[in-house]
Amino acid sequence: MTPPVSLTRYLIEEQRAGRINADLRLLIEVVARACKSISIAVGKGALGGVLGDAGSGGRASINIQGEAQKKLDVLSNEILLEANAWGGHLAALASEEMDVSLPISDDYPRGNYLLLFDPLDGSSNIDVNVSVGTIFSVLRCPEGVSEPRDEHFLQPGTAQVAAGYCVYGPSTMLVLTVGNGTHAFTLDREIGSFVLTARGMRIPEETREFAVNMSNQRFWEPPMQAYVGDLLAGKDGPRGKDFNMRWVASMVADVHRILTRGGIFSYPLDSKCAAKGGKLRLMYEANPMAFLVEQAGGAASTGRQRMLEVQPTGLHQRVPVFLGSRQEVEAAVRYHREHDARG
Ligand code: P6P
Repeated sequence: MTPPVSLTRYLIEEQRAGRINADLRLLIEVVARACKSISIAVGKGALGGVLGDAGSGGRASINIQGEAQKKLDVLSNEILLEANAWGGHLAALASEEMDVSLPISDDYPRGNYLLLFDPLDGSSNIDVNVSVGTIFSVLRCPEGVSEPRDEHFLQPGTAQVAAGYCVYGPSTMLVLTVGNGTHAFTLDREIGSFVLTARGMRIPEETREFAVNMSNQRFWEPPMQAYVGDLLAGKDGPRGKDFNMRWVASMVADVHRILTRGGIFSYPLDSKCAAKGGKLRLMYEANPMAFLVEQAGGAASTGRQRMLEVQPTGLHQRVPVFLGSRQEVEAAVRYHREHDARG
């Protein structure tokens, strides 16, 4: 029986093939190691004393997003900051949980990469024991920048050199792309290593499954109302087939299902979040997920533009998101384009 391929061996093979360098390999290994620590903390649940909201004296701690931070949000962020502080592979990092980006301290050498992450996405699900995850994205630090700032992170998703997530579910899985396909690694807790369990994930072109928060239906734009209305009409409607719906309300869990068996995930504009540009964040949620999905043969769009081509204007910028099975994303985009063309 051929020995299992560890994450380390996979990354060394990618380096040997010239697709990544030693610094990027080290960076990914460091992030994966931090995810193992987060997995342990999440897995303790109530026994770890880290459930519930962060903050003290009865006052919740509120992050830049205006969301109440969970204790595990803060802990996960700290784990990632500490793991990446001293390795010499990063120039700076940015987090959903931090107002501004953070250059690597002068106490350590700086590398050529920028790391962005949502340390614990879906954390509102933690207290009800539903899967959550860490999402990360890697960019190059622009040439000649010695003091990286927020503006240096504002690169389109096509500039990503690596992206991935770690889903803390019944098993802990790291799903990763370095631009050569999307691959899944399962944490073998007995040896403490991520082991390759799905090389070359492929999203089916077609699907009968959609993921959206239906409670927002009355707030959606007309093309989204029309698109979902036709999904719900099933085989008697214009789509000519019945659809099923899933909504975990944890992006990592929903996207992992779609990478595994297909589907379309959508968090569209609605009148509640339109002023902010959407609900989900471009730089450390939509872009890394779009990179993973495209590398698995799927598509990712704002409904009006390929996600990876959006030119960012802010570190915590929000966007509408449609991603998953290519033909279904194209159908959703068609509804938006036809609506816009009617003016
Ligand atoms: P809603 C979690 O808070 C998150 O950012 C994503 O993980 C998830 O897809 C979405 O928001 C859920 O939003 O409005 O359904 O709670």
